Amino acid sequence: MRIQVLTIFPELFAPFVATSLVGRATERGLLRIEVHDLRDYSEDRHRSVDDEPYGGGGGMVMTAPPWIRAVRDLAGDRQPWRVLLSPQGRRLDDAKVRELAAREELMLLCGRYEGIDERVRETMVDEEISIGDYVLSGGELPAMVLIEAVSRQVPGVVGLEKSVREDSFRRGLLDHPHYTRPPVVEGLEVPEVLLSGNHAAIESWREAEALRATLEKRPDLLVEADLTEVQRRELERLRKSARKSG
Ligand code: 4FV
Repeated sequence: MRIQVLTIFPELFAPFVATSLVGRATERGLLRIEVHDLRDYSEDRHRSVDDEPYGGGGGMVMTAPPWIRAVRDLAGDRQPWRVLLSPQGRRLDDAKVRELAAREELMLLCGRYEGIDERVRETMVDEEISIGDYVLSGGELPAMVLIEAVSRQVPGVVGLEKSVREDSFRRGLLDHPHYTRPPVVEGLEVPEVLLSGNHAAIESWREAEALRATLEKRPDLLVEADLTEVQRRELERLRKSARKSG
């Protein structure tokens, strides 16, 4: 997968692109990430990319010409899927991550200041994506969130066993609790079943705990979750015991 990033702070990406999963995937050629400085496409000698907003109101707006030159130049004769990270976008979730991961090439536009001239959105953007309903100072961190989430879906980037867990969200459930050594922490022990070596029992315990966690922390996810008959019955049992224990 090829990902191009446009930003006025390319240095923010250097450690991210060179480290951990994304770094390894890039070394292994599973990912190609290119970070470009938008100021290289500014035409004035101050390399400025912002200007005062028409209509006043304070703050600065990113001017359109550098973006238009940059997107056209970096796309060349290809058609990368051009994503603007912004609070106005559709919220990034597991389904959107999988959809983006199926694409050949992404181009991520990272805004700063109050935002980007609307005509960039109208002419140079295929999709707007938000990572959440809060305002950040730039689109760089949202772009990194998107790159990390999407790259985990690229075949070979995440080891098999882990990818099985990835499916938890695919099934619309939260993950089950995890335990490791030491066996006792602050007087708290490890659930007996996990020490039993009985893999069938461990699997159904994890299923039940994933359901319990989802029921307690994100019941909204259960509306969409595609549950098996066994899970439905388990969920009903959990709901009954939750009602009893009030
Ligand atoms: C954002 C978000 C976000 C808005 C103005 C950058 C900032 C500034 N992007 N999800 N939430 N962007 O807050 O994606 O230009």
